[in-house]
Amino acid sequence: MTLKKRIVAAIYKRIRQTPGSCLRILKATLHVLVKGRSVRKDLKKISLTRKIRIGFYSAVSSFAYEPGFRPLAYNCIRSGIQKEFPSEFEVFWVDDLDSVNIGVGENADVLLVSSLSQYWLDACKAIKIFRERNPSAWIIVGGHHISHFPNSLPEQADYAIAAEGEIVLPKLLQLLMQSSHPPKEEVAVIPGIIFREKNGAGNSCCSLAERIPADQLVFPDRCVDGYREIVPYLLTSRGCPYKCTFCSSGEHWQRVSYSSIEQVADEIAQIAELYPQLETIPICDDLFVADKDRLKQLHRELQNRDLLGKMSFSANVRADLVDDELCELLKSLNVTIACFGFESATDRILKILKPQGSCSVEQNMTAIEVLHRHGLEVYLSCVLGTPGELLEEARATCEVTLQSMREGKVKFVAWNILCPMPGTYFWEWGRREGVLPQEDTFDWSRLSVYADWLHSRFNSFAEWRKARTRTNAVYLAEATLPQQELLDMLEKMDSLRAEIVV
Ligand code: B12
Ligand code: SF4
Repeated sequence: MTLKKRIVAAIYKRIRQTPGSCLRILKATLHVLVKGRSVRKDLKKISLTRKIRIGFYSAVSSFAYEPGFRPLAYNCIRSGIQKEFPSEFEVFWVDDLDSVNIGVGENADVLLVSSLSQYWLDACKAIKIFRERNPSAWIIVGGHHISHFPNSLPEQADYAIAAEGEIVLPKLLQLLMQSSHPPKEEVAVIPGIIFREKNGAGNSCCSLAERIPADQLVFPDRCVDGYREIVPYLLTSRGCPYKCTFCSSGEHWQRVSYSSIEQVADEIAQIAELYPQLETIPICDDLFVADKDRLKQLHRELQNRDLLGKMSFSANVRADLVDDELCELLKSLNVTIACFGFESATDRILKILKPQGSCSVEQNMTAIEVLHRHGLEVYLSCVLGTPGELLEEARATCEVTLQSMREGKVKFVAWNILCPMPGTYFWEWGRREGVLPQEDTFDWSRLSVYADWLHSRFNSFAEWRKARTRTNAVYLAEATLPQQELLDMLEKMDSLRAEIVV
């Protein structure tokens, strides 16, 4: 008896003695030994008897606290699949790693895994667990991290798709419906596909990811199997024309694309119907106000449909675009909350953070005044710990914004410690300066603690501070502004802010 035959015989013996999930693992191992490679489900065969089940898992770490947000990626991808295959697939949400653990994800024929960089280790863990439990399911990865690092496709996953998934994923599913061993040549021509070379020599990524035509963003399927997001949010566009040095939007989306005005109005109508109690819809576009004509069109459309004033909105603006005309437009749309990146109270740091456009402290202050005068609630976000920043500069940012809060012109300010995300100038800077190691040895949880403690799941500044130390959170300004000094200053500022925030 050859060695291979002996192993196969031994495994068969074990299978007869073993119940439950171990049985599946042993069976799969056997397949590998007999056929020389792992065997994935035959989706075509499955579709003859029932719907193909696709689980969607969005990786998250225990440090994250998302107050009711669920990624819109799920709704968009679900819609993309349904558009191409109205009846073949059933797409469901896999709640968290625990539900993967207890086997909810186990029922999936295909598991989709979405991950941002800060949760990449959590994503890899989930993929490993899922593969152990369900050796024959297909695992397809997507989202920011894998789009930026196509070479990091975990060995347990089958494919990944870079950038937007709605139109590319159905193309891959189409192929998997035709064959459970799709030929490499056919896989390789799918735009943005990431797959492993057979010899294990790394991954290949078809050069250009396919982008959705600029005016054809899909209508996200928000009403899913009775499940609804706790806080639904709206995106009327993707991408941003600017390139701030701490932001990865430009790199991820490559261009700005818009949903049609009719679609935006449809989405608002749908949210209003699904969430009758909801007062304010957060519009999470990177830059909602980039195109004033579009805002005017949206106003007309909402008016025609009698939707104006039914609910209010919050939206992101940019200080250099704020003027009376814009505020009037926002008010006419019933935008009641305007958020913008104040970033810093010194022009020197502002120039580093926002090299494009004409952002100055004066413009920031004027924007606060104008927005406030028009009765909009102002929310600010600041960046502290920019390389080269001095303690006095960081303190000035906190003091100036606190003062605006005291004067009642600003409702809230978030002081975020700069965290270099892949795809940003500062990620590259950190690599060049040797502050950040190579991505294959990088501990991604170092990016996972929220940049401002109030948004984190920690109950106090002190707990958040400890978590930063425990995770060795990335910090880039040590040379000019030691992190401990910044945190000491922030702790004091935080108690002053707490006195104003009720
Ligand atoms: C809404 C939002 C939030 C919400 C909710 C986040 C959530 N649960 O998704 C809140 C306010 C909680 C939040 C917080 C933070 N956020 Co945020 N957020 C966003 C925002 C504005 C929109 C996200 C979104 O829905 N996009 C629309 C969907 C459709 O796009 P998508 O998720 O990329 O999915 C598409 C593709 O990536 C792909 N895809 C995604 N998954 C999959 C899976 C498969 C299998 C496939 C095939 C394809 C695929 O297809 C999708 C459809 O085209 C983005 C900026 C942006 N415009 O994208 C930032 C963004 C995601 N956030 C970011 C950051 C840094 C944060 C914070 C860390 C900030 C902080 N202060 O600490 C926290 C941490 C959040 C967390 N816990 O994850 C960064 C992430 C950078 C990175 N490279 O990882 C972004 C990109 C902002 C930026 N420009 O830098 N955020
Ligand atoms: S920070 Fe805002 S304005 Fe700057 S690139 Fe990102 S989304 Fe655009």
